[in-house]
Amino acid sequence: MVFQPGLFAPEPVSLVNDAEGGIRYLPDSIPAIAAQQWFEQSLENIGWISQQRMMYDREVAVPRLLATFAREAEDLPAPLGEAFEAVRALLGAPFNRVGLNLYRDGNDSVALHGDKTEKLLPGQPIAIVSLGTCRRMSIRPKAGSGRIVHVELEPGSCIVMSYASQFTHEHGIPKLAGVTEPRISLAFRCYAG
Ligand SMILES: O=C(O)CCC(=O)C(=O)O
Repeated sequence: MVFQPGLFAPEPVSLVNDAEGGIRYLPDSIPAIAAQQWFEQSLENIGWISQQRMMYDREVAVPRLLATFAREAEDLPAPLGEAFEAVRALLGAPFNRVGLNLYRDGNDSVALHGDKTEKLLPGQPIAIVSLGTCRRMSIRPKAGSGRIVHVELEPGSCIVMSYASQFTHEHGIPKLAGVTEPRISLAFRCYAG
């Protein structure tokens, strides 16, 4: 599948404002046929990992499956080569890492958090492409009384978050009763060095 940037003209929805573009939702960033193909290829080709983490004094499973790849990796599994090029072209940013999340059903989630910024290139965005079933993202200011925003992440959409917004806002995917189908997110980042 060849992605042709410019074929679709998504209308961005601004969710948070800041000097670096804030947090924006871009529906239909990836054509529907490509988004479906990327979803199927990701399910099949990615070596999904179940991680454990310490919670208080015991080990618990992270409630989703994970994977990470560098753009320069040899034998980058499909669809990641195509996805890197598409998202770099879409946003004009030098994305060189992708973190993948597989939410198997509505019991899988990620808690509200800001991304770790130590290894990221300051000023460059983070782009999260959604594939598969629709899930809701919550975005909450870290301090103050600003409003919480919820956005339904449709397949083929992209959330673009500024580097600056990681210091001011948290984002997460809450559990959602009744969801039986999987969702995959591809979180593209610009690592320094
Ligand atoms: O799956 C998502 O849309 C969010 C992923 C996320 O927050 C992360 O990878 O840090």
